[in-house]
Amino acid sequence: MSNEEKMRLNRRQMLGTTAIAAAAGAASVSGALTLTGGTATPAKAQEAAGGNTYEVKPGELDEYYAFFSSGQTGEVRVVGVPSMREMMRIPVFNRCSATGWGLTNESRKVLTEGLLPETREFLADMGGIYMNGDLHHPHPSQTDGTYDGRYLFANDKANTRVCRIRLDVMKCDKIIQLPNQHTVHGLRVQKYPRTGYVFANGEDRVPIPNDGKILNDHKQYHAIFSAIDGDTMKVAWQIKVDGNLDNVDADYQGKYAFATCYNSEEGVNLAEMMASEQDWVVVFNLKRIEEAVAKGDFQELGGVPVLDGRHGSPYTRYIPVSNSPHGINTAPDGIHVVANGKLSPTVTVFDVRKFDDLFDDKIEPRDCVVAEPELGLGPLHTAYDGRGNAYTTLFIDSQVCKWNIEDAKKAYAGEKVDPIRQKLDVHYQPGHNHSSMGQTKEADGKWLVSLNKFSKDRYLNVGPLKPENDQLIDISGDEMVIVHDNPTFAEPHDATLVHASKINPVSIWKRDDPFFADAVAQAKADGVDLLADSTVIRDGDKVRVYMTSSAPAFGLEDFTVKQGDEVTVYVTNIDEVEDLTHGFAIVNYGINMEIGPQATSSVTFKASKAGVYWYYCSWFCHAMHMEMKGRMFVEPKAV
Ligand code: K7E
Ligand code: CUA
Repeated sequence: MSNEEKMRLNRRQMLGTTAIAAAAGAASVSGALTLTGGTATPAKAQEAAGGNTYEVKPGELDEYYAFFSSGQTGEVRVVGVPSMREMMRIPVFNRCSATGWGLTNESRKVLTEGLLPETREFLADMGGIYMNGDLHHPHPSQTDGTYDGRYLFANDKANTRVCRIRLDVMKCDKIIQLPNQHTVHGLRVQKYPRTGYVFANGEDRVPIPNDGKILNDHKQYHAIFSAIDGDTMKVAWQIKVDGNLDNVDADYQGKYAFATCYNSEEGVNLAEMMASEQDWVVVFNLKRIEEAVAKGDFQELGGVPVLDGRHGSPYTRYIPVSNSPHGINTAPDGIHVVANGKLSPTVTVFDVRKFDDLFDDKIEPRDCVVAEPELGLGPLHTAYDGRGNAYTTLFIDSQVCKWNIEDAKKAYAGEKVDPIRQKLDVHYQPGHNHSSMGQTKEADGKWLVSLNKFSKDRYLNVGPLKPENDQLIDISGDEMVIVHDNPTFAEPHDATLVHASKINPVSIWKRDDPFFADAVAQAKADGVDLLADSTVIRDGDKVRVYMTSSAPAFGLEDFTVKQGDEVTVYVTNIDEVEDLTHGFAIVNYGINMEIGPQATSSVTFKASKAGVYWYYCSWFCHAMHMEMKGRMFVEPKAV
């Protein structure tokens, strides 16, 4: 046994995991440590909790879908709760070797059609698409304050994009890049009457337009808040704000959106950004903004209406809160909104019903605050159980703090009440947390997932790069109990837990699906029946190869093209069997794609290398899957 191993073992044996949690926290500052909770064994966990069953036996189905983001991986992951089994990955801002996302014509259309003109130009030398993305906040569409199963929206912090995923097929169908804005961080959706708007926070401040005329003069930078129409995926309006914007949420009346600001100083380095003791929450008055857009009270910049929402604007109000708030979360009661302090040990609770008076200047901004409990170090995000309790992650303390909203209000009003119900150690350094249905009016208080940024010693060592650790917590009883650890690759920031009854995906594509409508139109123009014909159409030096795929054979055993041709291969999966996906890969040509049952996928490439190239089915589909292949002959150019 190496010394390092011995040391680690000793630490575990001597301290136990709870104490390690304390030692690991940004450390010694962890004063409020409680020693209950975190070390419960599964058997004890079952007892302590409210009888929630977290074991999902083989063949049984989960009760919830969880949509996890993946941060710098750029995809969305679909996980079952409570089993925490990862069921699917939806590529979005990344490239995917398995499905051909980023390679197929269908996905490249989604990845390119919403790019800004200057980006298109910039990417021309890089294959035309971004190779990275940073997906933080996945949020499903809502109707009347609960999930409606239509779409899921998410942001790309790295390249200022917003995506939409169709929940019927679990594929991304739209991506837009926002003009004027620099990075999208916070993203949430309008809850009432429906989505409606997708709200996207501009985090970094830049000159508008950002064309190089202004560089270091940061007094002339601006941050932008965007509202995107979730139906058309076009920017409905933008509004300029003071400070920057971090996270966002909306109310249940459809009247307001609100965002945290961690850099009201408008600084450009750490010291400047943290200089002031107070930052703020900006409240946006949706009705007034819509009226202004209708009346023309805006500047058109980058092709979209931009309003002025800086101090003194009728469209916004700025409510001071302690230094650098991060998450902002509306409670399922439709009344309370919590802004999480981050650098302050407090969270600030607003009553949204007071915002009407705030905008009519009948009250002062701080009059909207109804509680401000001190919870511990590094409050980042808050989730709810629908029974009046809130669950706030404490990043520095490595804990989840359960507290009661009514008691926090009483304490704020001067009564001697402690709103804190329990502090639970999590492992380690939690960012977001999310409760089952907790961001809807139907919060059911069963499960909480804590998305921890560090896993340290919770898993076998996999080298210097460690997984994150998502912990499942039973919140159905009086005590929170950790029941499961789940390692994840980089880096779920946020997740949404949706009851399975809200999501109804199909198993087989419909032939009139817009996802491959271009292929259908091209086939029609070529007189090809995609479901029946396998044929090669030559059109100058463009060649279109159509073939069906039906286990275990492609419609063409071979096809011939000429060196230098631009070849498009359309593969249509004519199998009508659930879970019968084919693939199409061409050896040494860097090509692979997925073709779901009844779908058409296409890929375009230059046949620049002469010779014999086998193509094969890459998704195991049949006992004769290995034999599902054919040859592409590339005739050499005459010399
Ligand atoms: Cu990681 Cu929501 Cu981008 Cu907080 S954010 S932790
Ligand atoms: Cu078709 Cu494997």
